[in-house]
Amino acid sequence: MKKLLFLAVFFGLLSCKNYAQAFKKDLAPNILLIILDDQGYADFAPFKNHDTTADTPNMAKLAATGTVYTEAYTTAPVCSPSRAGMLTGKNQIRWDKNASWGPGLPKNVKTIPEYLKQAGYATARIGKNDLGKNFHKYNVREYPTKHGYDEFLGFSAHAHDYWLLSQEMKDKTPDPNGTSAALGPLMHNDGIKSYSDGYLTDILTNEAVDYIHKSKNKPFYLTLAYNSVHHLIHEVPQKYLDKYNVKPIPNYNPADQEGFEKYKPGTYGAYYDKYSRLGAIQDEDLRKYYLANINCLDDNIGKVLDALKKEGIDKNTLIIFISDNGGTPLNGANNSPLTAGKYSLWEGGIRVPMAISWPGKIEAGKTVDEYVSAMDILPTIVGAAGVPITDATLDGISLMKPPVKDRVLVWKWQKTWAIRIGDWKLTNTDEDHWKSRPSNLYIAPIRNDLSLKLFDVKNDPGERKDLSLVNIKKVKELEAAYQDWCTANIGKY
Ligand SMILES: [Ca+2]
Repeated sequence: MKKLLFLAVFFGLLSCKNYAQAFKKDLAPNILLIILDDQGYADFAPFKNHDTTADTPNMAKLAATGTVYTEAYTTAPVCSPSRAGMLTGKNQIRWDKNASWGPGLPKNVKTIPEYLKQAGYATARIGKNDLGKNFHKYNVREYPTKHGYDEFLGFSAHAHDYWLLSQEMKDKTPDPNGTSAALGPLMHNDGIKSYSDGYLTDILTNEAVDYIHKSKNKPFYLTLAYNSVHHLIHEVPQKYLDKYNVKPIPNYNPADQEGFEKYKPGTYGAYYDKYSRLGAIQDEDLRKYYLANINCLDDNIGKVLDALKKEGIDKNTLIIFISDNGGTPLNGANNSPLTAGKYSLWEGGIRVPMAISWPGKIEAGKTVDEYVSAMDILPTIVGAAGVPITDATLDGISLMKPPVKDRVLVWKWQKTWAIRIGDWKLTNTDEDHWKSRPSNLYIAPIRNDLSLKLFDVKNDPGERKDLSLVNIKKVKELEAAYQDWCTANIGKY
């Protein structure tokens, strides 16, 4: 009798649970946007012919539950403008005509979390913000809680130390904000959160897991923007350094009084700059630090996926995974088979790993080879939340729709520009945007000047064969299309 009672209670609970899950299915989905920093195109396990030295099984697991995009473009080859494009669904050169390092965020441009607030979402950003302006200020449009996020924990600078996260350390440092790379406590809503120990990738993960736990009963939108695998690439927990057989490099210490070029002895700027160029770390070790860093990151992504599963909300969560720009020629990333990397409009700078998972809504195990944009994330997410978009100057197109044939994508970065229509890409990009020679994994471009180059990037993704002299008609057509786009759209947002 007792056994029967037990079984009745057990199946009763089970059906309650099933009912709850069925009910949740009809709710608006939770949305998780995972942004990586400077990941190499080849260092993404879901891609065929990826570099197998990069151990990223959780990225593979995530991608297997959804669709992978082999030709996903960001709107810029560096962090801040790329993030502005992603956050707004618009090409940021609409308001930043000089295509600068810091486009900022105009008041009248609506962001993903601002749309989602209309549908009652809880919104949070954890990790890197970086819209390139007002790095260390709170009461500005660029600060996450001033553009739609209920909560923010992280930093607005372009980089942050992975280990040095305490107020005590900040107080001892003559230039805690470095050259915009920061150390010390994280910004947290209107205040700070200081950590006397811990590793930034782990901390961001733990905070994200706590957020998922506390928000599981309401639709939430979480942007989890890791600073991994950005410089300082060598800052990785010992266990991973051991796995890749590479020695630890001592952390910055103001008492060391080491200078570097224009930086005064004992400054964080001197330490940061020294280790974000090549030379201080040799090529073979550089790749090992990168592999250790990305492997640690992948383990952390696994913890976030586990948390969604544990809370029973994995089936009702839309996850988008993307890197903010290509691998840098200086952090040990592998962009193969793409030419060049971060800081340039070669494919290696703007074509990035991307995957989307939304069980039952987005096809699992599929690969899309048509080109798409990081600007498409906004209409995808906002559409999933059921919020209408009536903005005529939005550039993004929902990924729930079939890719548009011959779509016009343009890029402007400093003195360089590019346009893609169909299989063709025209660009004047050069490659002189970093401070030292690139790593040995770097694929150098066929030319390093501002001349026009035409590529059939569908069949020649590595941009090895310039067709500008054989297809002059196409050069003219694309050049005119680029000018037309700029005339029609720059200044309109
Ligand atoms: Ca970046």
